[in-house]
Amino acid sequence: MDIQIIDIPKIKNANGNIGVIENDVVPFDIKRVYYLYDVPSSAKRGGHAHKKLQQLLVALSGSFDVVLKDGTGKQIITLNKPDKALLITSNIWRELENFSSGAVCMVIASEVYEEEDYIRDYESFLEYVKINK
Ligand code: T46
Repeated sequence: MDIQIIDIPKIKNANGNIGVIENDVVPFDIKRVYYLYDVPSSAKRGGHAHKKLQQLLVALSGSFDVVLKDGTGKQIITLNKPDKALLITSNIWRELENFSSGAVCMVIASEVYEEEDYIRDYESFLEYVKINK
């Protein structure tokens, strides 16, 4: 599956850490940054794929699970460290769940928001990946 964990460079001293994300860390040009917060522990986010958009997900605080499907396989990645980013390329179904209290999920995206880029129906996603292999 076309996912990857990327290390976010850290500047560390006795007063704490700084995580720095510059263009060389991200394998695409950054067009948008957004974040999910105040997510109830019972909530599921995502439940869609993107045709073009790629993104990095970072647990800035707390933890959550990312369930990934590419039409043939499934993987579950727990994000719980602010110096680790999950790269999700296009055509991968994602669901986010098991948010801890205070979890913040930052997303760095390759595209601006465009509803036409979403596939929100799982059967349509399976058809789409079959055709676009
Ligand atoms: C992903 C997960 C981690 C906008 O108007 N602009 C935006 O930039 C975004 C992200 C959303 N919206 C609107 C579209 C929907 O009416 O906000 C509503 C909820 O958005 P969505 O269903 O995309 O939310 P999530 O949290 O399920 O998914 C988002 C990203 O879309 C998605 O790429 O991987 O966060």
